[in-house]
Amino acid sequence: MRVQQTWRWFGPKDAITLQDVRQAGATGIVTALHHFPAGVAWTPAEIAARQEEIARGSDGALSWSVVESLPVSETIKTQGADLKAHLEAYRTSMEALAEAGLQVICYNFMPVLDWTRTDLHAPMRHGGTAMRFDLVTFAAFDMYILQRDGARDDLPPYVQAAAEARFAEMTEAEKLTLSQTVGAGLPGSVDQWSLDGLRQAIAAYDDVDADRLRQNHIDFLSEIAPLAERLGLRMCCHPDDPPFDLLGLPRTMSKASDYAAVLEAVDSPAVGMTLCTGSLGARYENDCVQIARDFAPRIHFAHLRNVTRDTDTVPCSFFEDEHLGGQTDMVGVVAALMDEEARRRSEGRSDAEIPMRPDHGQEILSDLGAGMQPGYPAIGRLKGLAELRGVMAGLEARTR
Ligand SMILES: [Mn+2]
Repeated sequence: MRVQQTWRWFGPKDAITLQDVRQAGATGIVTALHHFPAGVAWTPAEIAARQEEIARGSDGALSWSVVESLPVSETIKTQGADLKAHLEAYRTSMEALAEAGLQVICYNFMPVLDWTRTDLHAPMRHGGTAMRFDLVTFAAFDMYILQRDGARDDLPPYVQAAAEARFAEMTEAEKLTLSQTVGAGLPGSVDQWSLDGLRQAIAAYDDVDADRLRQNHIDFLSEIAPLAERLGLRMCCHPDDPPFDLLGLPRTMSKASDYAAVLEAVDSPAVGMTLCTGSLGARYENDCVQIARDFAPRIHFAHLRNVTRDTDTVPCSFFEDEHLGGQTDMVGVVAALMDEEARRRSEGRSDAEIPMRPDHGQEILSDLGAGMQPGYPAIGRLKGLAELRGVMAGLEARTR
């Protein structure tokens, strides 16, 4: 099998062991030093410690193949005070990672939240659960729990009315769960958060509109691209999740034209895309097969996941479907990635192998009630990876 099959592991605190990962059939680990706050440089000692943990825990079978994420601080995204120090810390981390042999670094450029859902365990017809984003429920949070100024103006009228009715029906326990669910999408290093803290984080973007955020992203990449090239690193930006504006904050990595703008502005082989079909797929006009083909030479990492949207609108509600079950043509995406690998190999490129991982999984069988990281159960991901491996084997057999 060609495409490198990887698995996200959250470090020693992860309930899923490295031996479990071996049994799932992955050969590479995707992880990060989640205990470092954004803006603080990662140290060689801590990077080496994580590499040793992975080697020891897997009897040498697994190694750290992709960094996800090296977080970009809010200071860098808004170009706030201390920008220079934060850029310097980022470059220091890049140098330490390259020194340790790591080459692929995933990041995102979303304001405030890393990802957003309204239900971490929505029941599926088969008895398992999946993560879901419901536009009306999220609007109820925005308008009535967060009570954000201007929330109403950012929402279509039919969503406002439905959100009012939804909120009126919610119990106090449901309101608390909803707040915690939204809070789960804050970056990993944020243990404690509050509605006031969220309001403050949003206020930092008062003067940052979409054009400004896009320019700040280009500025950031311009600052780090020369170093990434020199170190042989491949930086890859994960798309916005979901790929539309939330909480009145701009999002500028939601569709193909967004990637085109940034990747053309910083035209370096060291700067590219994390193809996340689950994130991009929540926007109906994103054709993930076409995106995979159009951006193929700059795809450095792939997250394979599928969604089913309630409506073909932007924004929309959606849930995380089975890997081969949603609205994205997953076989077409995998075929595009395998074609790109063959093309790179024919050019003799050292980065011919594109690491991929099953991005999220539904909770099934013993996952149910096991309390694992939202979206990252053992069995659901094992099933997703096995299905994707089957797709790869089938495609490979057809070309023989
Ligand atoms: Mn993803």
